[in-house]
Amino acid sequence: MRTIYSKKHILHNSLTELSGGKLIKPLESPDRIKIILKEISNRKLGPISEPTKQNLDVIYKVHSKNYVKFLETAWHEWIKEGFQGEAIPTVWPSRSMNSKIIPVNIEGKLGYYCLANETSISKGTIEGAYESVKVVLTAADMLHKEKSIFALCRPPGHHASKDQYGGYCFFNNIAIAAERFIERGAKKIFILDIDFHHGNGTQEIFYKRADVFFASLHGDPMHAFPHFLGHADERGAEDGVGFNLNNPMPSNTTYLKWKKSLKKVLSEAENFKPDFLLVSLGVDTFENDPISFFKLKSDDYLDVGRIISSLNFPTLFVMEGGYSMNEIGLNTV
Ligand code: SP5
Ligand code: ZN
Repeated sequence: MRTIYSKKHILHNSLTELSGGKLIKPLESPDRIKIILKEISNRKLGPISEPTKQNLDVIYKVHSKNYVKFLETAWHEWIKEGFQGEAIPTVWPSRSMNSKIIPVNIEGKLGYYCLANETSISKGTIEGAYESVKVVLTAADMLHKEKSIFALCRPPGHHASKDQYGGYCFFNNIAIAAERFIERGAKKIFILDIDFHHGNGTQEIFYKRADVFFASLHGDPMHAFPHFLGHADERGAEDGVGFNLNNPMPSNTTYLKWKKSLKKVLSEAENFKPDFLLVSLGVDTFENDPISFFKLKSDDYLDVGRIISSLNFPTLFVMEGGYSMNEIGLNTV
């Protein structure tokens, strides 16, 4: 399997993550990708290539103009205010306030466009985020030549909604790839999200649509990030009713149970008959992941790969989360 990778992911290299009331070194680090890449080449998984030149206008099929503009200017505006640390919001348009009016001031704008403030914005964040989009678009464009392809994206994307960042995500890479396939004539896309966390951004983006099916296996949001989306009764709206499927699962879920959910979801995919299968691949379902509570083991990922491959859909794998540095390479490959 071919891998698309850009060394420029490193341009996004924040020093801080707000975690447990402390500023720690971000779990979503450049080292993650370094380790995965090394494992890919050691195991001779296939060729590794750089992204090609891409028309990025397709981003606007997913994200709003004002959101993209915000991402492009946030760091500069933050610095202009004289702040010393990385950009982290402290105030939100909460239920008790007016959430429709976008403030002019950068502290207000950060709150408006942020859904989770563990994710700091720093110098180069936007450039790194664009690079991740280039990786996924290049992979999408090359898929017609191969049965499956791996977009080694960083930063990840599935938490980013139409106009909010957070959960380490800025642009929703997989949603942008789905729109690229549709631009090129695809009629039906099935997105399978197997990251431990619910892909709230991807769900929101396609919630009212019947042409992009979103299905997710994840930690129950009553107990796990992103907490405010991902319940089983979210089945889509308007044209999209029946094209959103959530499988929240409890703490300590083992592969045996997880696999049952996977099979259920994949039978939906077979009924849907998509032109392309897109997989949000997080390996934070791993038993030793530092922020998650499922119990998958390294060998289980081989079985997951076998099951997905047996469906025989042209498949684009898109890297999302996974934070256990010792096994992230092995589990991903
Ligand atoms: C792409 C992706 O996997 N994003 C995940 C972002 C999660 N960020 C907040 C996690 C907070 C977890 N708290 C867990 C405490 C465990 N003791
Ligand atoms: Zn995750």
